[in-house]
Amino acid sequence: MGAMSVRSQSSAPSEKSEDGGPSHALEAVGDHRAGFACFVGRPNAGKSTLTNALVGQKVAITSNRPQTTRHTVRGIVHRPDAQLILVDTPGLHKPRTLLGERLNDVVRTTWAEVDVIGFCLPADQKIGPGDRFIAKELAGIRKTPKVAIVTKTDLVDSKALAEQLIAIDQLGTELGITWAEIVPVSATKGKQVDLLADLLIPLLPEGPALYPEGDLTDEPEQVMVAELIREAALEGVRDELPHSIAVVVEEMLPREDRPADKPLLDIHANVFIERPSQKGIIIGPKGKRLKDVGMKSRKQIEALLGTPVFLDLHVKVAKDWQRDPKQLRRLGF
Ligand SMILES: Nc1nc2c(ncn2[C@@H]2O[C@H](COP(=O)(O)OP(=O)(O)OP(=O)(O)O)[C@@H](O)[C@H]2O)c(=O)[nH]1
Ligand SMILES: [Mg+2]
Repeated sequence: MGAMSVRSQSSAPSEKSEDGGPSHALEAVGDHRAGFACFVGRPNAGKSTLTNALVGQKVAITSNRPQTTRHTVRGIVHRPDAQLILVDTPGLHKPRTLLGERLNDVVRTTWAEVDVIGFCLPADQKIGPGDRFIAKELAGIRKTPKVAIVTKTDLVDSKALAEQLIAIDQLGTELGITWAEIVPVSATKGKQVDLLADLLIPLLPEGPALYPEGDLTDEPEQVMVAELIREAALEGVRDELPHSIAVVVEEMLPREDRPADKPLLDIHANVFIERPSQKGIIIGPKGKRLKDVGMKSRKQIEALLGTPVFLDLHVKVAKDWQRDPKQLRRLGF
C-alpha cells in the first residue's frame, strides 16, 4: 500500500481539455502558481474541517475534542491556474505532556516553511489568551503573508461576526501584523470556502504543479486508516480519554484464497490507551463500544480504499505514552 492514495474522481492524469488539446498540466507554466498554505490556530478552531472543505474530500479527521490533529496533513486543491497545497497542523496549545510539546514543535516548523499562513479564529469565541499567544508568535515571522480566517461563521449573527472582524483587525494593529486578508468562512456550510482559495492563491509563488494532477493528499493509506479508527474512537469519549487514544495499523494484507471478484483486505490495528483503567471504557459493556468503533470506521475505510475490509481491532495499554519518549517513538511521534 503506497502513498498518494486519495485521488479526486473528476480528474485523471490523461484528461483532455474541452477543445481536445492537451490538459493544462502539459501547457507552459505561464503564470501558474503553486505553493503551501498552512492553517494554524487553537485546538478545535476548525482547521481540519476547513482543509477538508477546500479539498472537497476528507483528508484529515475532525472532532469536537481538542487536539484531534497530531501530525501535519497535506490537502491539495487543484485549479487550472494553480495548485494550492494546504497544510493542516495540530492546534497550538499550552503543552502538558511531551506529546504536546512535540505537536507544538510541528506547528512552528510548519509555519516557518510555508508560503502563506492562515490563522484560524472561531467566530463564536472571543479572542482569548490562546489566540493572542499564537498571534504574538506569528508577528515574529516577518516575511510570510498572513491571512486571518474567521471560522464557523454559521454559528453567529452578522453583528457578532462584524465585531470579531474588527477585533482581529485591532489585534493585527496592536501586534504589528498586517493581515493580507481577513476572511470569514463556514466550512460546514461551504460558505466563502472557494473565496478563501481565491485569496490564498495570489499569495503563492509562481511555479509548476508540485503534485500529480488529481492527488488530494500524500497521506499514506496506513496512516489514513489509523486516523479513521481514531476518529471513530474519539466519538463520545470524555475528559482525558481522547488524549490517551492512539491508533497504529500493524498490517494491511489482501486475504489469500479469495476469488478476484470478491477481494477482502485484512487490517490489524491496535488502539492504545494509557492506563489499564481506560480499557473498559474503550471496549464498553460486552465489547459494544469497540464493536461500534470498528463498524463505523470500517465503512469509512472501505469507502477510502474501495475494497471490502475485515477490521481486527485490539485494545492495548501503552503506559503513559504521552510522556514517554520511547513510547512516543513507537507510536510515530
Ligand atoms: N458549526 C460549525 N462547526 C464547525 C465548523 N468547522 C468546524 N466545526 C466543528 O468544530 C469542531 C472542531 O473542528 P476541527 O476541524 O476538528 O478543529 P481543528 O482546529 O482541526 O482541531 P485540532 O485538530 O484539535 O487542532 C468539530 O466539531 C467541527 O465539526 C464550521 O464551519 N461550522
Ligand atoms: Mg485538526
